Amino acid sequence: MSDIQNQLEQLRRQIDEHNYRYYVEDAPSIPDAEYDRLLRELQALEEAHPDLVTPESPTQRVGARPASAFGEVAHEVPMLSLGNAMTPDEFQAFAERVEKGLGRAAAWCCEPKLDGLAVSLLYENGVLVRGATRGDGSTGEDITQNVRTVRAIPLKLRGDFPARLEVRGEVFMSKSGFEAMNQKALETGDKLFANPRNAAAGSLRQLDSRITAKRPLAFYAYGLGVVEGAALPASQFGRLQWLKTLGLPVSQEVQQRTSLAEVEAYHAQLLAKRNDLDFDIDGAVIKVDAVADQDELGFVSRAPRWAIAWKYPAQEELTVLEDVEFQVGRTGAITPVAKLKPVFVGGVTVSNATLHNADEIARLGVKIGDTVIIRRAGDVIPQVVSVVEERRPLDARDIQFPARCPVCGAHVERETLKTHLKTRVIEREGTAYRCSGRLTCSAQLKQALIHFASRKALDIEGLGDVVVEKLVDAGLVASPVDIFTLSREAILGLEGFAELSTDKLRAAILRSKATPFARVLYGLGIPEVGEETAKLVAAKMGNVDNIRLAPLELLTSIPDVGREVAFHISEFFVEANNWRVVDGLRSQGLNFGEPDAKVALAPLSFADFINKLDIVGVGPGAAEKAAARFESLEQLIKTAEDEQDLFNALGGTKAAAKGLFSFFADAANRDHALEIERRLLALEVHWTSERELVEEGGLPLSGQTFVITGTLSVLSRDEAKAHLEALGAKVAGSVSKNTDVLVAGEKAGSKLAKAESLGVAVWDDNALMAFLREQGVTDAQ
Ligand code: D41
Repeated sequence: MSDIQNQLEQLRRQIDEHNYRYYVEDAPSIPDAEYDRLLRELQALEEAHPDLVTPESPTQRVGARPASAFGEVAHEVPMLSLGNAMTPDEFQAFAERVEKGLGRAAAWCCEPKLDGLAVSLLYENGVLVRGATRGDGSTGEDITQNVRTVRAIPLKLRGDFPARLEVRGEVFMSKSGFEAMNQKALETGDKLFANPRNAAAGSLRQLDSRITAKRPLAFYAYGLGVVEGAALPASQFGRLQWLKTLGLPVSQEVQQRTSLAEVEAYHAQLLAKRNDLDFDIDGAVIKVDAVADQDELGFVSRAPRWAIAWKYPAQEELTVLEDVEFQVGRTGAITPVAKLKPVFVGGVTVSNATLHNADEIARLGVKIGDTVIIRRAGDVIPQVVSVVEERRPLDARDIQFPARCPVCGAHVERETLKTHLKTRVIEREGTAYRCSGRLTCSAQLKQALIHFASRKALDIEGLGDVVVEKLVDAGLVASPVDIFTLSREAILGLEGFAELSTDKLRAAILRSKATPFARVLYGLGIPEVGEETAKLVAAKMGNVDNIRLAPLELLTSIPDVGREVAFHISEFFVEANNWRVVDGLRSQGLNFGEPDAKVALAPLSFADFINKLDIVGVGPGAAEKAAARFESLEQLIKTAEDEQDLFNALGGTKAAAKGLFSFFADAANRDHALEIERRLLALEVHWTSERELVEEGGLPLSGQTFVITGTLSVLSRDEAKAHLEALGAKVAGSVSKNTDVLVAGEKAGSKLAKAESLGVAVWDDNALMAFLREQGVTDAQ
């Protein structure tokens, strides 16, 4: 056999194998771009040696074997394929052919090229009767049951539909749907899909349509097949608009353009939008808009002369993993970074990709020397998607996690993951490895300082990564506090600093002392506390002392703060080192909130508190009941000494009594609960029932019952009620012999009459205001 023949054989075998994996197994082992290249290579070779073309060559057919279990569908009108343009020149050549063919300039319909699966949908008398894959263009598979589960596909048409209508379009999976599905698969241990396209294909080719139904599939129409009983609009764009009136989805990105310059602008603008779209596209499809012009141009083999797919750079490519390096992040996490043979992907040359953590390496089964698929979508960090195992070299090496930090040499520990139950924390092994060196590890220190000085935190201009690096390496800064005591000489001594730049940096550092509390808090770099969370925590807690004092149970009352975040906040301030930094910064004049700020959160209800203790058998309902029965935590603890007493007091709920009894039998739990209570009292966010008890007799209106009626002049009735209650009064809705005072405003009616008949004291508006003023209520002026 000749060399050429050998080469042809090998290419064909490779392509057939990939075809099988792609179409039959839905598990491609190479990216589309690589497949396309193989096919083009084969095409070129065959064109140069036409005598060596065989009927079985992959170039001699489109598509591949249908999975046998689906029925076959013959397309009444063939589903054409699309030619590709990879470069502006190739597109230009296409456009020139078109305009030459027509003898004039054309108008264009521009569409995103969805990266999904082409399907045909047949509607008879407005009812969806059949769905089919494109297959090889003349025969596809019957996937009616599956397309019926796609919610974007109407089962019945609306509006003025024709007797028969075949719609063609693309079934795809949104990026958000894909992420959510993979996230779930990760939790349940199910198979992960490499990308939305494979996920859509895998879902649509499910023999069990109940599985398809669970997948977040979508659909956009792009064309027509058979149509009977309708006068169609004369343009592609018009036809798509018409399909919309029938209830069929069409992408919003479809647009008409009247010149080639505009088409080029469309292509560029769509590319710029690519990452913001919630669906993957691999190019734009540019079509001659007027159907009469399309007919005039006709077809070559099975592709129209009037349309082309103008592709974008592939987002997935093949390359070789040459090595793995380990980086240390702000929280000490050791991140493996793939060192790649440089490859052009997603529009840029990539030589690094993240491998996330040890679990990810295990999941991928990747070794050094492997050929891997890299994906880079937009600004996202390039990812290693999968390994092409059949290309593994014999000398491939396992990836070893270092036992010591590559920066500071401290030992590396596997992170412990904490599940935050209400009072307990359950620990298990996590996926990340961390350097145990904390701020003594210069890598972690540098990251912490860079974050501290960054724009959204202290915003110290001129203190970026390069300068931080120099300061740390020179031993001038070992904690954020040191930034504020840097001398002029010290900065001047650094390489690259002159008088002017030194003064500028010092001025920026000085200015940063006025940073609002929320941003200082954010700058501390508490895990899981982003900019927005920091804002909320600062606003609700008022100052850093309140935050430190706040029990977890209170922190979780802040909007957006869950147990996890609350735990990180608590843990951060418990750490003596961190508190020392806070204290140091505070003495440098940084803003840690108003010294006597009050917590701006509603007091916890007693029931809420009991519920948050996470006692077995005590849910929100039982907590409500217990809160209603017991006036105070002390009383509850006291009664809980005897399970029977508790059971009686709760009116016979066994599970709750048992739970409360065993919980409070433990001294640690009693102390914990009392400690929370003590802290809530100190922060003045203690539940009200307890406060009433504590203050009984001490308040001016304790034990008195008020009723308010009529219209008051200065305060609303609700405000008056709040003031009276704050002074210890009970405010009731109706007058009885137990009423002590009726406050009667304008237009007081039957209540006033009743009070007078019962001999109840009546205050008018003025009397109420005078009393409130006397009690020091300020807004009663
Ligand atoms: O979004 C797409 N993937 C898309 C595919 C589109 N917007 N338009 C298309 N138009 C055609 C013609 C011009 C042949 C009616 C297509 C395809 N074809 C197509 N999809 C798969 C093979 C061909």
